[in-house]
Amino acid sequence: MPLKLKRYAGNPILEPRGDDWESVAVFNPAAIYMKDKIHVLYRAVGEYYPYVCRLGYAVFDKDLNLMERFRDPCFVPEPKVWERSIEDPRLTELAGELYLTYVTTPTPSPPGGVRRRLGIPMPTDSAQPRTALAEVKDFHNFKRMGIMTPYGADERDVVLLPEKIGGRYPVIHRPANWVGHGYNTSGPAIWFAWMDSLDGKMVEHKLVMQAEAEWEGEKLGAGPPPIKTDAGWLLIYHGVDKNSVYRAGAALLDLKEPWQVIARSPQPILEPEEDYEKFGDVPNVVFPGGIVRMDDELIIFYGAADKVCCAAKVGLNELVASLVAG
Ligand code: BMA
Repeated sequence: MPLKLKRYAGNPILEPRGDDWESVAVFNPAAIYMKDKIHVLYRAVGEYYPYVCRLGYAVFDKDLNLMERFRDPCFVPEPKVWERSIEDPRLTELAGELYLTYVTTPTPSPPGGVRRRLGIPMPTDSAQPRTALAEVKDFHNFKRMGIMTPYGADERDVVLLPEKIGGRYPVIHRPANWVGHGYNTSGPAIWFAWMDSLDGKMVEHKLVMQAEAEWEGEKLGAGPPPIKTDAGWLLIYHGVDKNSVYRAGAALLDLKEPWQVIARSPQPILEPEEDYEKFGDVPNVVFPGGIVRMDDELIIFYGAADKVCCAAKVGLNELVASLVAG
């Protein structure tokens, strides 16, 4: 029996609220555990067109009881740097500082299903999504450090690893258009790169993982930043099949050379089964983006159907053992 994540009984943990910036959808949460609390940043939408996304901020206790959810968005697009939407946050603690990677675009765009339902025409042109880095001062104040991803790359699913390796910053990314001749992959894949400084660009790109199984056959991308274990970096990722179903898998990457894959889950560890994962603005999506470690337990935070935020648990040792064994 392949290992599966166990859903939190109180799912969804966050749903759309009010009639303003977070009234349509709240999804794809990032999470970090600090000072006895779980801090969650989530992607929020307040209108289907043009589908501008902002980040909201909520605080949970260790048992996933909601302690506080802030009335206003905590991080909003800055038009001066061509941001009109802020999407899919990931949080990494590194050397005592907290960093946010986020997808940004000057051309926000509602999902295809929403367009068809509401009669919104397809865009005639749209910019490539890029990923930027910010330092998180206190979840209400952020210092932008600029775009991290290479020019021309279509980038989501970019995560900073939580420690330097050999004096450099390791990054995992997913340039969706780096496909075909010269890239050694026939579909969007997970890549590795270094950054010499956090306000610089990624360099020395290396292919990490391309699709193997049918459930990840169309594309795959990193979830939350990897967790360090004795057996390697534990990476939770998403895979998309030809019917656009998003599932979650896990892999172990070499500690010193994280572009070397030690093991990966042949089967998904989470897939859309509950109504809140099957029905929403984009059906059949589980999209992990946050992870918190409590001793031997991992809590994984994920977006469901591009509509709500959810959580699921698994034993860390149990998950690593299943990857090593499988
Ligand atoms: C991806 C991203 C995610 C989203 C997913 C499912 O390409 O846009 O933010 O959750 O598609 O729609």
